[in-house]
Amino acid sequence: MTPDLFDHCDEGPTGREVLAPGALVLRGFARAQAESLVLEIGEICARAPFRHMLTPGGQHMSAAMTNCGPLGWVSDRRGYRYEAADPDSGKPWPPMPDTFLRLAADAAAEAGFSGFIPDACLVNRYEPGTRMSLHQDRDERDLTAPIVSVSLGLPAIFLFGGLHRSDRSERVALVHGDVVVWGGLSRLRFHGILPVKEGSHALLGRQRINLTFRKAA
Ligand code: MD3
Ligand code: FE
Repeated sequence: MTPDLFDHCDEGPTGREVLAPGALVLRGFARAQAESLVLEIGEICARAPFRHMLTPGGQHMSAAMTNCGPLGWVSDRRGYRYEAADPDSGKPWPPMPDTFLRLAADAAAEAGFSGFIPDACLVNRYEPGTRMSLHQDRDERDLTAPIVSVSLGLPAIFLFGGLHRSDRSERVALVHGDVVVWGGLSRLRFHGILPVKEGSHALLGRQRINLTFRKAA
């Protein structure tokens, strides 16, 4: 009989994978904390509900979004920017939980970016069919700070491109608990998410949630 290599709540191996200079996948880095992260996300979206923001072109974004922390990323007809208040309520974004801050700082340190203190956490929600088209993250003031992303729930295929939109992109599978640090020469690479496949995750059901930690100001 083949022995079970993984416990029921394991979703794959741990360890690090270098994607490119400055881009490091920490497989399973957040897996042990996933339940508490999901509880915190529940509290955040109770105060600042997920919504489909409008692009400057007037389309609704495919992913539903909210934020926590001193600054939140927003999009509307006027453009993309960071705001201290939720435009839907006029109130400050919910505070960034200490567990989020510590996870982001620990992951960044693992990748060689010690002292990373994010001031913004964008929370993206993908239901089956949701995608994010190829783009750069360039609305932050300090492009020397890395970005840390945490994947929870349904798996996704991440598109990792180059510094020009037309550069060919690599496909990277991201699963529940994976953390990726994007810094240095990879900070301005184009990237996106292919439409999430139908499925159900033990902890999150029919959704993928991505936390994206940034130093915006
Ligand atoms: C590579 N989110 O919110 S996170 C975004 O899974 C965004 O929700 C995706 O792209 C998601 O802007 C991908 C991974 C990510 C974030 C920033 C990057 C990859 C990056 C910046 C540079 C290169
Ligand atoms: Fe992005």
